[in-house]
Amino acid sequence: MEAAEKQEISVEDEAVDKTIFRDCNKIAFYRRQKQQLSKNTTYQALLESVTTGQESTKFQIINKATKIPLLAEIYGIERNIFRLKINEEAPLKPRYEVPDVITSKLGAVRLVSCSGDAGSLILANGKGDLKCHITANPFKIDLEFKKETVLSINSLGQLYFEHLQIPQKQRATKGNEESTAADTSQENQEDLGLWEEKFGKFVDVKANGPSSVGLDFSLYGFEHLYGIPQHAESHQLKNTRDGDAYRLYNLDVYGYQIHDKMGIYGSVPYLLAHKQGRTIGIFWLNASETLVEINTEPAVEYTLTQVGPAAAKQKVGCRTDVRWMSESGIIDVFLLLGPTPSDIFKQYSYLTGTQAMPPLFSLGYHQCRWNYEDEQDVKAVDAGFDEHDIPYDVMWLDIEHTEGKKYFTWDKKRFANPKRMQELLRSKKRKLVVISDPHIKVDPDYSVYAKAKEEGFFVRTPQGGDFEGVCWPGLSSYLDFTSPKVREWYSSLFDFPVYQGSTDILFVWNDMNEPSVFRGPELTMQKNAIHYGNWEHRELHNIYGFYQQMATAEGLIKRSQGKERPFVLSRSFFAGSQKYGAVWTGDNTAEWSYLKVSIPMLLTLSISGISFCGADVGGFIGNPEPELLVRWYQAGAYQPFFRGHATMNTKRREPWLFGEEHTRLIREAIKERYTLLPYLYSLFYHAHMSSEPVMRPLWIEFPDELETFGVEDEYMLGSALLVHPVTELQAAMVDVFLPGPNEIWYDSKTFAHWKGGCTVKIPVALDTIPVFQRGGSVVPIKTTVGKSTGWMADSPYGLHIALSTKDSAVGELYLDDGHSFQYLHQKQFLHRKLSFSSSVLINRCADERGHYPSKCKVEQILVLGLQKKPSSVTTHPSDGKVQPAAFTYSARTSTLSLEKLSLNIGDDWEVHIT
Ligand code: NBV
Repeated sequence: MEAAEKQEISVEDEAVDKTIFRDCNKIAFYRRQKQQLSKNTTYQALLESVTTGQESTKFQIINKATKIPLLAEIYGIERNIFRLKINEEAPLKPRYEVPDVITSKLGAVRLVSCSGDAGSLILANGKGDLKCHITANPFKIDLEFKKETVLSINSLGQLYFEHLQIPQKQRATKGNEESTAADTSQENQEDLGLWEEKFGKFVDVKANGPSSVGLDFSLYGFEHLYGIPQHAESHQLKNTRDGDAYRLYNLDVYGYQIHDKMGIYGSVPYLLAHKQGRTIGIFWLNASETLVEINTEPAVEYTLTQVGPAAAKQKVGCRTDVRWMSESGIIDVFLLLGPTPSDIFKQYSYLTGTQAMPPLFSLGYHQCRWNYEDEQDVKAVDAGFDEHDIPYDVMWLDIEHTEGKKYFTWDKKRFANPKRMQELLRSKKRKLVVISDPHIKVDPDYSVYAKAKEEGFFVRTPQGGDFEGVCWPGLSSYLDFTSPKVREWYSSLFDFPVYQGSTDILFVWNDMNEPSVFRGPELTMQKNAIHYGNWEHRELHNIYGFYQQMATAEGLIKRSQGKERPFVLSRSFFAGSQKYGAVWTGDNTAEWSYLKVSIPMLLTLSISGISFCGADVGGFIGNPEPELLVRWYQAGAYQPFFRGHATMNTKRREPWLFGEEHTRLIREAIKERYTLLPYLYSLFYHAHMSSEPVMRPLWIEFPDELETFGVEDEYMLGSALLVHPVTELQAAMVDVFLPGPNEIWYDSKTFAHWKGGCTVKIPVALDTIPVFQRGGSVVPIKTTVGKSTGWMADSPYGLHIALSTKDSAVGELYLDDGHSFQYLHQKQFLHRKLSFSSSVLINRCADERGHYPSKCKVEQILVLGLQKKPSSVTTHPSDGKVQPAAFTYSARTSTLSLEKLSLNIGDDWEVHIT
């Protein structure tokens, strides 16, 4: 790296310099909302203005003091979703409404006005189980589901809406003396940041003046809240009463501090609340800077004043108030009423889409470093994996692979023949991922720059020129991915003839797409930069990275004529990014606390729709001690996206550099990952088809068990495996909470078992990864591990059957070609259901639409929890040729093991145990 670059971001400092970033009190719209600037905050709904259309019910709300009308629209949407939109009735100019996130035309549920007196209106769905009570004065909405008031909107009167105004200067010339909240003294105006806001040496000039919006929600009986990634924080959201609000503002925060509510790389403005019997969601569709405050009022007991039998003490449930504040845009909020966690996932994915089905290779292990120096280095590292018998699927190249940080080019000295390098990887059935950032070097001789400049594809300054900021290449302009035309063009850059040196094993990594702008305010783009449609950057900051990943994914699909699934990793993201690939948690540090926090961070992403997520294994910054590295590999092996990565200036850390013993431990962890791929791939299919997160907090699987609501040092992978990664130095023991009083849990290595509903002390050695299989589940695995997923396509399967208290178990296996869209278009897949009951294991088709000619056999079956040694085991294929099967039984561990079977995975068959 050149010296000039080093000045911009110090890659050696481990602690983040927080003075670069604003805390809440430095954010003007926050101060204004907190002060309720105009003090005219009471709103009244004008119910005489109600009109009911096919899709929505509209009515006016007025600010009682200013009399300026807002227009509210309430939509009923199928699957128990309400949408509330509030905008100015007659704004001076249109306000930004986030496009491209809501997946399809939403099915409307007609709401009928069923009763209500003069001061209120009740809207209900046809069945009458969903009701929306609108109180006129002061304006408030209560949502009722099956006679339970689930939440209220604006019950604290925090509806806040700054109307677009004519700039003061123009007003003066027009002789308009109208007095509004904005007409305050110069000094006060500065403090309120209405038309101008200062932060250090930066001045944000606001052409449209103040335009912030806000609203409060009271959630009844809820005290467990989750979601609104990304923060390096606990899974369960904390009260913000005594500190900063959660900030949603995509920022490049190198070595971010943990247990902090500041915004980092991505934002999903979606919050879930859970209590026994109900899960709900609030999706605040706004892409401008957003702050969320959370305040839980604990349950109180009070005595009723009246006398009589009912006058005893009454308990009022707790209530949590959530206040959303955004710098700009409109209020557009979706209320997801559950009631179950699985309903919530379906509702949210109905709005924003499901996880893209990843190509199988991307679930393997990825080896990254800033930077693998040259082709020789790549070759040596690649060979190192084979020499040390460690599987891996993907080699990664960081920014130094390019010529002067010009993406889509190769540094000719280091990578003289990129195709040759890719052919080597291809011969090992491996892939390459290269980085492609959104900043484009200002260089008229760089074809990407020249074309984008000519076509006007860059983000612009308020004065109309191309925005220029400093990033890795030096002076750079930033592609305006919010424009469909720019995205289409960018996508075409991945065409094989255009992207010289690329082949179909090359996939892409989008970094720095918050966007990161060195020397910019908070290291990002100034808010008054101008995008497609003349929108200011402030309106859409949080969705910029989403659009780059979208364009990249589309490019990879297009280069294959629509045939192949893309793989794109993005650092920045927004609601719906799951449709385009994977995300990771950015520049973490090689410390135990960062390994620990990766679990809640990934859980939060997972329940917010983004199943394909991971944290840099080993920690990006600093040098992990070998024990930490081993523990990180063990944790990563059981997390959705599994990549080792390290920043420049760190010591090399390929898995074999820490001595024989540590190499063995890392090898074992990675091999466990590869063994588990059939299960993991099946979970991704479910995430893709039915929105179930791959990595799940315990409360999702045990929604009525209070004890699970705050657990974040362990999690479920699907519904069958509970994982409790070791995250402490020199741990000899971990306390594992095994939920569910009616469950049995089996240690996946020792096969010891426990009844659920207790915490057990599990002794751990350095090779222990505490993983427990839930009784009642069948986990499909691969019995042999190859050099990469490609080597394992035809390798045999094994089934791990863990019996429930009723001696039964069910599971599934999904498989397809692992890379194309044939599963979708030609239904080329196999989806099998594996069920065990009354001592018979049955393999049946789970989806008759699917066909795939797999040669794979099931060769091994392990039954955990079988109480009695069988006298015989027979296999019953569909051709009727019953055969005895050799088996071993261990009375000590109550396990039955069948080896050397040869049962076609795609055929119907049974195994009888007698
Ligand atoms: O491209 C270099 C790095 C990358 O390795 C890392 O994963 C990203 O999060 N990138 C950030 C930019 C440099 C950070 C100092």
